[in-house]
Amino acid sequence: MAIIAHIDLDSFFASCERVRSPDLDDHGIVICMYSGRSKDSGAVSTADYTARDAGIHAGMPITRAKDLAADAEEDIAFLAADKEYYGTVSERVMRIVREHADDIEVASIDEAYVELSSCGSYREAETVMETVRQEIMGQEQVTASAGIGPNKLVAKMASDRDKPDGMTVIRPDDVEQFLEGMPVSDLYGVGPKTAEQLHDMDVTTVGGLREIPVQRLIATFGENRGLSLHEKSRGKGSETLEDTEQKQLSRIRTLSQNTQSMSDIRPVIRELARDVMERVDERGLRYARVSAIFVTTELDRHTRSRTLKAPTDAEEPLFRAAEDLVSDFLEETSSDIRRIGVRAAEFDDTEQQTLDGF
Ligand code: DCP
Ligand code: CA
Repeated sequence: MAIIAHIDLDSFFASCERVRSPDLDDHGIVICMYSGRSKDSGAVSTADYTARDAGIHAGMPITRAKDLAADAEEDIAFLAADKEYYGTVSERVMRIVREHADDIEVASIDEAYVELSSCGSYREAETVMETVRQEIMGQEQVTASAGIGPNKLVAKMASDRDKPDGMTVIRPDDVEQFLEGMPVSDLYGVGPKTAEQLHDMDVTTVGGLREIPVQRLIATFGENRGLSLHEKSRGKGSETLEDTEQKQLSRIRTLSQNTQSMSDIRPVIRELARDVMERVDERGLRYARVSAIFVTTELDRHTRSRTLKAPTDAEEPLFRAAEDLVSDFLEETSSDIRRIGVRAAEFDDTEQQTLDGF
């Protein structure tokens, strides 16, 4: 059973600016992409939720946004976008998310899909994502909304449900009801043109779309889009994360019970090391650094790492190093372990190595 989360930072560029400008505490914030043609030419990149209440939104001309701001109750500040800065915040946030998951797919500067199938239950996945959101808040002072579901489509739409700073969990049995009354235009991937064509067919909700025979959808939209609409209306979507550039490979798993005992943990480390090595192998990599990741009963997360003398493509050094790191950690903590992870990093490419050798 796949469990996938989607995390999406709230009014991201505006939130980043708020962090470094305490003097804007009682202001709304609008981020602008100035075209440079004349003083206020350009478009709004994003608006925080206060500025949204005044009717300002992404894509709007800056001049129009300023008119709306002039009529608003709150003071609203207009700032030029600083993408380089937002990029550095984004990288740090993605690092936090990656620490908690087997795999992530960074989908844009402020959103990622998170592989949580190894959690084994929606309740556990929810705990993990709650921790992720808290850590992002603690370390970067920005809020994130999250959605959890059986595939990327449902997770993505769930993260939109309770924004800002909310989380929505849609279990497989709840998918149909979650989608039923939703406007078709809210179905991820349905643009204004498709929505209009559907309206012409008297389809306004996802529930309505589900009633349309697939043959009719194919006749209207063509094979690919027709089938895709049919599947989406049923909440079916991909369970596979795309491989975004991999600097490390890890597997993390919730133990069947919280424990302090090495003999409980050792077989899990063995399996995790095997899973990680499978992925290292697939990519033809060698690793030089091993980490063990621990989440305690109190949900504190710790990482312990060790660099090997030389890069290797063998499984045993990964298992041995992880085992040592775990036993060292158990020595120093009095907490029980709830989740355990194994990570390989500092890759070099064996094929590249061989070519260089010639
Ligand atoms: N962005 C942009 N122009 C757009 C849409 C977005 O420059 N038309 C930028 C600014 C956003 C960031 O991308 O902060 C992320 O886009 P989102 O669509 O996720 O929007 P926000 O994060 O701003 O808001 P939300 O809280 O709705 O996620
Ligand atoms: Ca966002």
